[in-house]
Amino acid sequence: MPIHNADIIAIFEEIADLLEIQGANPFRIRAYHNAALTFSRLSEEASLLVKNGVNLTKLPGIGEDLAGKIREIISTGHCALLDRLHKEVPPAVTELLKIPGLGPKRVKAVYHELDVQTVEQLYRAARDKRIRTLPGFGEKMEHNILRAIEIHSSQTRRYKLVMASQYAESLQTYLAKIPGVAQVTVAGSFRRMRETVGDLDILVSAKPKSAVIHQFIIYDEVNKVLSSGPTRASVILKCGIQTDLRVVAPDEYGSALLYFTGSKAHNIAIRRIAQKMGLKINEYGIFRGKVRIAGITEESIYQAIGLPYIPPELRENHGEIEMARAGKLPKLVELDDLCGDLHAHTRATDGHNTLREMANAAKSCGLKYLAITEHSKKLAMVHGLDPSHLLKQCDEIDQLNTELQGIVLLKGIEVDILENGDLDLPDAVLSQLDIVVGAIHSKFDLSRSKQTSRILHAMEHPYFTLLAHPTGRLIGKREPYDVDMLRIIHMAREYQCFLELNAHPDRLDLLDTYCQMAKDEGVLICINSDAHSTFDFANLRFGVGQARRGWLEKQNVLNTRSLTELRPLIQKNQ
Ligand code: DGT
Ligand code: CA
Ligand code: CA
Repeated sequence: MPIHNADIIAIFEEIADLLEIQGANPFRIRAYHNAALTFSRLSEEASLLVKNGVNLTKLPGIGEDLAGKIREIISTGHCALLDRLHKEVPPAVTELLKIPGLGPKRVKAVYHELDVQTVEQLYRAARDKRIRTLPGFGEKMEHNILRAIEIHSSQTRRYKLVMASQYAESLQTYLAKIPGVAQVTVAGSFRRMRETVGDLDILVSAKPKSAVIHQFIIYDEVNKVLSSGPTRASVILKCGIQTDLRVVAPDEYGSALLYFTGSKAHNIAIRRIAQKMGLKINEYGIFRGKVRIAGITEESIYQAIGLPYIPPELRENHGEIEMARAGKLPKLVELDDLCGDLHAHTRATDGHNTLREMANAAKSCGLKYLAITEHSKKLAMVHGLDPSHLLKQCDEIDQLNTELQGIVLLKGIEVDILENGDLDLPDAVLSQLDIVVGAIHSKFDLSRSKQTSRILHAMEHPYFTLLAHPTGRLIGKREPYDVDMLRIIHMAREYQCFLELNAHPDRLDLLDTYCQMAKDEGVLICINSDAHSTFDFANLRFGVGQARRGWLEKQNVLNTRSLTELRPLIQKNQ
């Protein structure tokens, strides 16, 4: 596909916006704006100029560097700089640009001054009257932002993955039973395991004239039918979530699945590759001219464009295509790789089950070890344990371990990290445990430097092993607290500590980008259920989904280790 000037303009404007958000040199930002302006005035296509051998540096505002980028865009459809910026600036920040009235300058101000990274955080900052304090904003601007977000978010309500899975999976089961239906997959962001999904996209392959569309729109849970035709229908379920159904013939399944799984950015990128090879990819297959060369499976399409299969969780156009081409895709961690869980509660504090019940439930999920990590005394509201109660539980665990078969309980604690970074229990007690998990449960609003020092100080502690839910965020409810995660990760490496990826559906904390950061820095992540009941081990799959979105492999995950391998890693009491 030929690259048009409009494509180059769009890329340069986005680069300028992202650089501005990053606080880059104003001259550099201006250069991209000017270049975009040049092309918006140019009557000839840049691609033709290049083809005709015209030196692009002859154009106003285009130096050697920009000329190189233009040639790169024309030949690859991509700009490596933009790809890099997409990785550096938290992806949600660019979403802030979509709020009317919020240009890059203002986005930069809220991002840097208030650490606002998401629309939700922006809303809270405005509501809490923090926006007006920024230079150049004021009360009126704050009011306008609130209004704009209200309008924006009424259009984009999102559902937590675990919620969506409840509706999606029962609908999937229902559809799979309809005569003539061969395959049913919940595609879209759900299949990519995004932490929230906007709507459900369900793909079905069925024999011609099956009753699947009819059965879909009369499904019990359907509240409203938005549209319905021979191969597609859209409904709103009673829970409010929109669900789009698409029915295709079995031999189109792979191409349709690839298309509806997305992400859109990934789809566009692979279509570009196909175009460069003289091929065309769409929902129906991959074609050379009129000849269909593949499409029954997703693998067949990737193969036709010279790529290995890319797992859905990676399909965000965040570098997976380049890695696939280089044969360097990660072999992502799987649920079955988990050997244990290092964070769980019992009735002794705010859990619902006994030690024995928790042990048996973990075992029936295929786990070989489970650390019991109650809250410590500071959390009086949930009956956090004092030293004597903790030591009593240790005795119970020792006793129970002599009876249990096929699973071992580890003695642990989820010790509270106090405001000054001290731990809530004395060394003499912590030293008797198999594992010390530390977590923040108060003072979420400390400044970035104070919050970071608080955690770093806790990690220096001789018995500290694992930082639980490292950012404290609750999806849709509480923002991550403000910390310098890279410093925490470096500290973890230095002090042989680990970071938790908490699989609780409200948390999914660590965020995927931080998982990737920890992996790059060589720090292991522990995927824990934070179970408060025997049912909660089922949430581990969402933790694994998040880990996969964070590019983690089996060896990057602490609790894929056998108990024998694990012990020396978590053993701190020398
Ligand atoms: P969501 O629903 O906001 O959580 O995110 P998705 O990724 O499920 O997005 P959705 O439901 O709008 O579309 C489902 C998939 O369909 C998407 O991941 C890729 C594909 N798709 C939708 N619109 C386009 C498009 O304009 N171009 C391309 N290439 N693919 C699209
Ligand atoms: Ca969707
Ligand atoms: Ca959709």
